[in-house]
Amino acid sequence: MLTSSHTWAGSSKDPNDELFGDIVESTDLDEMDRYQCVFVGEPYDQGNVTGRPGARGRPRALRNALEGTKTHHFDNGPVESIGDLGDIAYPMGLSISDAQSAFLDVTKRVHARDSLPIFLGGDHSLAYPNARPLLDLYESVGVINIDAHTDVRVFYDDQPHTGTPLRQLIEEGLDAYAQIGARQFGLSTPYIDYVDEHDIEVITAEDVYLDLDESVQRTLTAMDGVDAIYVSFDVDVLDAATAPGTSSSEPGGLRSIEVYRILRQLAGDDRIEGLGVYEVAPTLDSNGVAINTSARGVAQFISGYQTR
Ligand SMILES: [Mn+2]
Repeated sequence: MLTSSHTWAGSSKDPNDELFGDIVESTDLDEMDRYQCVFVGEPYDQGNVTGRPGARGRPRALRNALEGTKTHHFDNGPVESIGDLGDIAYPMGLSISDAQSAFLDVTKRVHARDSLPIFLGGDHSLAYPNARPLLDLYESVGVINIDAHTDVRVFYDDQPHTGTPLRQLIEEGLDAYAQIGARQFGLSTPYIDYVDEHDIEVITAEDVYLDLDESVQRTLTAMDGVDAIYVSFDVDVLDAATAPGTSSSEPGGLRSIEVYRILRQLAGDDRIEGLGVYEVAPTLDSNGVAINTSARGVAQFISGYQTR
């Protein structure tokens, strides 16, 4: 169910340094509410249908990158109180649909607790099991998806995949959906029609480039009236030149500094009930740049969350 193989340890020779490796502690479902936030690893990339998988090794790579990251934000102070539940284990050979169910069995139990889950994926098909339990726990739920892609595609061969999680959530009752970082020429007309029919708020990467704070405000306006918000951070929202280590990298995207500000601002909303980080593929990465960029993104989100 949950397997813990990572031992967090600080690695600095300087006694003045405090790293994530020094403060993150292993925990379990019974004890996790001792921490404000908990990591949940999801080493799964079989939902990837691009022919360029590679996100499976991601939780380990992300933990390694965070381990050496210092804890202090200039304005918000040091982050603290982070537990690690380990990785969700699943049998080999499952269909994508059955894998989503296997993850959902565990994510339900995680969401039933108070601590904020931070899911370390994994491909984006996991956004479905990671957000789905909130639909049963709250009257109304919204998702803010920081992503190049809208991920409302149809199933292929009757199976969900990395391009379907938001469509699945919408069809099961999601109340509000805002995507930030969309690329032009990324969706065909039938999907644009789906976006319009379901009142999805699509904010392009160009919108962010022109006015970041206004763009964040548009995502939150789209969340008016919802009780709980899940944030999905698909690293392919970053420009292809900034984060080559992802399966569906696209030009015309965001810079890391923009993603950090978006993550930190969204984390300050008091309805946030989860974050997922997806699609970093260490085997496709160049010098660990996508991994390090998203590890700092997690740090920014936690910093924003803990100073609400
Ligand atoms: Mn994407």
